[in-house]
Amino acid sequence: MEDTIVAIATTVGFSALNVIRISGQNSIEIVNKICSKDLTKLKANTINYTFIIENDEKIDEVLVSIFKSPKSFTTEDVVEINTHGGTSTVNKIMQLLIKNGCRQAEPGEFIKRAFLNGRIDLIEAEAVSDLINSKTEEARKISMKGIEGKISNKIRTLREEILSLIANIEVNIDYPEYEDALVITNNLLKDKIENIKKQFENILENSKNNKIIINGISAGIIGSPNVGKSSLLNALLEEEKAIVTDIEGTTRDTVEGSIIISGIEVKLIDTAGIRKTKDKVEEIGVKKSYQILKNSDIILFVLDNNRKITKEEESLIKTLDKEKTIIIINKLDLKSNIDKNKLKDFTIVEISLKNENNLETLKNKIKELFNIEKIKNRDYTYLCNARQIGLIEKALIIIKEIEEELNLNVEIDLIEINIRRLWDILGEILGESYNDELLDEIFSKFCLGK
Ligand SMILES: Nc1nc2c(ncn2[C@@H]2O[C@H](COP(=O)(O)OP(=O)(O)OP(=O)(O)O)[C@@H](O)[C@H]2O)c(=O)[nH]1
Ligand SMILES: [Mg+2]
Repeated sequence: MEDTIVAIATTVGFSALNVIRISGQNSIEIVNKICSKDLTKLKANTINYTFIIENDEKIDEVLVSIFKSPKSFTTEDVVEINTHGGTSTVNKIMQLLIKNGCRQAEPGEFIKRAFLNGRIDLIEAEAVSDLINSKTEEARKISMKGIEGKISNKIRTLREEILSLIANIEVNIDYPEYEDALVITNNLLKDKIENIKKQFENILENSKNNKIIINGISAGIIGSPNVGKSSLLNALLEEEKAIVTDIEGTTRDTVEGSIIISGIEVKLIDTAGIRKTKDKVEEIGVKKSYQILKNSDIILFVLDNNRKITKEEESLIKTLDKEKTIIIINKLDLKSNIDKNKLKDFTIVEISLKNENNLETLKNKIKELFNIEKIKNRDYTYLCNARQIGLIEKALIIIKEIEEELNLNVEIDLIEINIRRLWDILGEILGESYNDELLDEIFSKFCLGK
């Protein structure tokens, strides 16, 4: 990390100000070459009024903030220049900085340096990314807990507990004569592992909920042609987003839109009506419908109240997961021909999108299905992304192996190998062990200047 990097940290366009950020051992020296004031004599943590100059020409009137190593975001010398807005000024200053020795930063390179220099751990770094992307108040709260280090502390505490267990086992093995150390018997280890398992399970459950808060829920609107799927999307979005006609097969490609239910983003996906078709375009649409059916968190399966349930619908309904499906019987204004016996045990909402909207009932059912109220009123201090959750799931598999070993009375020094793996996994979550590919994957998702 010898080189000094530069990036624009704000969105360039029609705005009052822009911020250019520079980090690296030569940052003060480089900016000094293009400033009217001598920056090398200035104290750390100061904001300084000056001009950017090229030869004798004043390029912009700016404020320059100076942060000196190690007390900066990246732990290196950092300079931030507040320039006037607009594309031409900021581009000109960027050109001057690059000409004088800066390198254009890659996306996320500032925060990657903060991580590599030990200023933040991986949970904190990922929380910054989540904060930038957060769309709801709840998502913001979770990200802030991550940035403050509260989530890392929780993981560290559990990791220390596991480490002290490992240390205790080691003492038992290496110094069997040492009387002050607690002797870890099979039964004692069972209790300890049970306690550790509970903590992992608690982290997993709450972290999954956090993920929902951060990423939202996807809801696929599925059904035969003409049942009113697009009408439902439009009604929920309160916008004529999808085309509605009485022609079967109107929707070909998916149409998406989001609503917020009790602070959770629900991403609605309207799909092509499922039927056998010879039309090539429609057929591709129907294939996509099946994909959405497979991948959505919730299925809003729409039926036409006026029609009997077809054989095709019946066999499709049989494949649906009752835990994540809401059957919507639409067109309640028309005569009912539907046999509800075929829908036993499903959550059903009856609506008419033509006359009156029973949409509040539908929204309440979505809330119930996902326990959204419970998710909302809770402690936000948990993990939230797929990488972290995947590692916790892996830990629970290892715990299961440990339990089996304990039941088989395997020697404790052999079981210790798996206990060490638990300790390693928590380290991986914190970023204490990593590989370059993982870091590239995580940090490339950041915007430039972060
Ligand atoms: N009577 C009545 N008609 C409705 C109702 N909801 C939708 N419709 C009509 O049903 C027809 C089909 O509606 P769409 O929303 O396009 O149906 P779809 O399921 O998206 O159809 P495809 O895109 O072809 O799969 C339109 O003429 C709507 O006006 C309702 O509650 N009652
Ligand atoms: Mg449609």
